[in-house]
Amino acid sequence: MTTTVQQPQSGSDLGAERLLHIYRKLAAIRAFEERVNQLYTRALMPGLAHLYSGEEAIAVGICEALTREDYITSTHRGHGHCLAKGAAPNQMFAELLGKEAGYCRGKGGSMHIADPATGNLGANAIVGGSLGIATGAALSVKHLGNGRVAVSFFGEGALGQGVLYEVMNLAQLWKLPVIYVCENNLYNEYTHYSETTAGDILSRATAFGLPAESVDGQDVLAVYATAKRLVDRSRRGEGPAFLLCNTYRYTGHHVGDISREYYRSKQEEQTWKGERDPIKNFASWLLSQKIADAADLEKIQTELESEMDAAVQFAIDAPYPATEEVEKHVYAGS
Ligand SMILES: Cc1ncc(C[n+]2csc(CCOP(=O)(O)OP(=O)(O)O)c2C)c(N)n1
Repeated sequence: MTTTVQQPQSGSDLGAERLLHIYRKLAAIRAFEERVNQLYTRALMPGLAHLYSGEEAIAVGICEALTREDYITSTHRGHGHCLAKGAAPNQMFAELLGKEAGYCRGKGGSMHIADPATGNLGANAIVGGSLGIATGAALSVKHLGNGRVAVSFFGEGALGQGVLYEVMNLAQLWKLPVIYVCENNLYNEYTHYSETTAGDILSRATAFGLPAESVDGQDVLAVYATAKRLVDRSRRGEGPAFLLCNTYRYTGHHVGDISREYYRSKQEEQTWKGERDPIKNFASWLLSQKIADAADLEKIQTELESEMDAAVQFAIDAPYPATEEVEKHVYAGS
């Protein structure tokens, strides 16, 4: 099988250190997600998780164009967004295992990780649920004049949610600094998006006057370059934008979705993994440009493996919240 290595020229102005940092981020998300799957299959994790493997270049490319203070909102498939924005793996694993050391003191789990310290306003289990939150954050930015930008990540399934059209309308009228990032991984759960989405996706944004672009979501430098342009424009006060990232999720809709042939073929999965892998292709490009050699990349991988193993162990060893905590830090309660 041939490997497609088409990284854009735009990477060349980033410098070796930054490019290797980007590689490390991509590989960290993959290593994190592999361990989430292991925790699930070993029955150590309560509930389910939706893995981001295959889509890493989007979270990393976008978050590299943001500052730590900029905001993001995320989805049910949110681990990659959190890590790319700077969340700590040990606190994330602790959250997944329901431990007190987790980002939500173990009360949120995989789909409710928020990390205000890194501008992460939270994942959201409701499809499209975080679109309004990002837009509200952008409105606060405008009032406070603090120069931040908000990014809302969402899957193409959220294109069917009316809130998207309400917020794009207001964001354009009020020139809010918000970028709507649609991650089209082809499937809304078990249904191909072509069965749920009429017409052209970008036209839905241009109808409101937003600049709308699409990018190869498997190419981290292309995502970064496009995001940087749109983010800089928003930061200058020129208003919102829409970015469609074309991608693929390697595993099931969630960790329990292991028999997938009734909705997509093994061949399709193999083609994406073999030819379009964002990490392998970026590694090949780094090698071809002599930015790194194989030993450099292996060293990064080895460091990540032990970092992630230590983070998992931290979470396994961490205590559960005390029983008296059950009604604390939640909205519902007596
Ligand atoms: C409002 C709402 N409707 C239905 C669901 C059930 N649900 C969870 S994920 C999902 C599909 C999401 O597809 P997409 O937005 O493309 O994201 P992906 O899973 O592909 O990343 C659905 C329908 C939900 N969580 N929220």
